[in-house]
Amino acid sequence: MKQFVLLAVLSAVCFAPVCSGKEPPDICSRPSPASPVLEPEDLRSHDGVLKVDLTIHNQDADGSTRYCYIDGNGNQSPNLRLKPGDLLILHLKNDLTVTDPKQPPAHMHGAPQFNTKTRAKTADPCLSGAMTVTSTNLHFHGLTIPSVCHQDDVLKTSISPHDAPFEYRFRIPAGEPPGLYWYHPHIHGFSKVQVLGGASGALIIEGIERANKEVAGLPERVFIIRDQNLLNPDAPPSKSEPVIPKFLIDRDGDAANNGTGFGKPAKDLSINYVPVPYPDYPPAAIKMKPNEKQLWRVLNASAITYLNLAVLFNKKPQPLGLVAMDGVPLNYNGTLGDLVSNQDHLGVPPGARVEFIVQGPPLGTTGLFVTRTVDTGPGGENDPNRALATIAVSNDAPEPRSTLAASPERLAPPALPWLADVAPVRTRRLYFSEKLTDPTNPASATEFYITVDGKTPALFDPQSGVPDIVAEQGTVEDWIIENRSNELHAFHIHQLHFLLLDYMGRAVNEPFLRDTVNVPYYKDTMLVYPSVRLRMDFRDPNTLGTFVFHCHLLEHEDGGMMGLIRVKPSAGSTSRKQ
Ligand SMILES: [Cu+2]
Repeated sequence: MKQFVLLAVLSAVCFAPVCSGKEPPDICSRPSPASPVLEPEDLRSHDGVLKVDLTIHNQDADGSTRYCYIDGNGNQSPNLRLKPGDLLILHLKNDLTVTDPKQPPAHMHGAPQFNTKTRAKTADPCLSGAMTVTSTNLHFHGLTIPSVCHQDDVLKTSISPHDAPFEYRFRIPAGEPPGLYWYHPHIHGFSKVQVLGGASGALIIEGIERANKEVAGLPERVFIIRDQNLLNPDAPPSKSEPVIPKFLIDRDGDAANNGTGFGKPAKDLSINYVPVPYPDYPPAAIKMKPNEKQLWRVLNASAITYLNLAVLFNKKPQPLGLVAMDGVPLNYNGTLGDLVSNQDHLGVPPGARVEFIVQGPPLGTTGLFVTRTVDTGPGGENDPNRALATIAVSNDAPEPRSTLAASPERLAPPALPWLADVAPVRTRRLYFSEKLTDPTNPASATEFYITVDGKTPALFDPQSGVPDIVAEQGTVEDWIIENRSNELHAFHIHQLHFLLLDYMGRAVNEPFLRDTVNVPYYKDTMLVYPSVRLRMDFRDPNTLGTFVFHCHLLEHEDGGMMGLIRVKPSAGSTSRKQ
């Protein structure tokens, strides 16, 4: 018996390859470059309920650590498909291990989860708040659900590898706009490593064809673009690229923006886990029937990489028929009919989503799905031009797994008055900024801040519990978000969508809502800081309690660029107390 226990312990410990000398099991397996782009498995709700068991795993491979979610049938990072009003019951088991012995095992905030002598569990995952390299949790990005434990709390909820499967259980709000949302871990200080490793998946609120009949009956595909550490970090640029000035490596070890559109990228990209590695970017393979129209639902699940998507036929950009952003149909405010907004490129910051109609190339032409370069600013990462996938057409190409209903019932208009027509109770100004830990040493680490104007910049403190902003349930507010740094940031807030009113001081008054928005970078030739003006919506009964807003470049979020908001019940209301 003793020997059995010893063996069991050894096999668990030696999952890390450092001590076994053997190859670790290929749990988070990944396709080879240039493979076909397979769709994630669809898990659909039945009779109003979707029950899912997910386990988060990690493994060392290709010089970095992969992360993935595996469901009860062995599918990796499946699509969760629910209708408004459906119940999601998701059990998350944590199987994370310390794969890199150099990694600090416990850069720990919060209460210790174990008695170090007896190993007895001491913490309730709902109250733990422990943020370590092997702890995890889930955020359901974009959903207007409560920020409470077992739903969408990321401040205290922390699941450790010794915990029993942890239950997430919530109902999709009846009025949640239909579109593409997603799930990913949100442990402060460790979000980047898990998401960069591949821990993310799509969550689809069904019914986009009910909002816009132009997509009714179309085959649909989900493409998740992730970033990852370079597979070939030491390779010289491809010979087909123009000669560029020498790129720099920033303090985080990533290639800094060189302003040319070429050169070594900060990160490699993958499409549905098919890597498209530097330096030659061998494209993954998408198959379509000639001239076929499809709805492409694209999530930028990158930890730090901006996308600027285009589809080229013979090097010419094709119209992308945009119908939704951040899970919200473009015609959401009811004024635009069945709007399809044709664009020849689509900028997508980390965390954001775009849904657009693509028409396949004619027989004899091969299309190319690419991301163009993004100027992330002198302090930003290098996001060069690169291919993602070829679009090869043939008459016998397989149909995508899922097709939208052909004759859907029209979606009811939003229950609340359009956000642009509601007077804000106040205007607040917040700003992104950065500072060197040691201002005299340019090689020292960067501190990242988001600050309410007038307060002293401070790194996010998960222990503080003191909100930076207190708002009132039932109200709306205008927030001006400035960027006082020389690189891009992407503003995101949990538990609500917002309306983009102004971009760089220019009124845009978009007819739809977002949950993530790029904020342009500051140059010292500018007279004012670049900014966006957002109308924040605190009217939904679920938008209550304490939650976070932050930059969705996860290196920045982990580095402190996050703040706390408390939405308190409206005076005289009888809604639940937080
Ligand atoms: Cu940022």
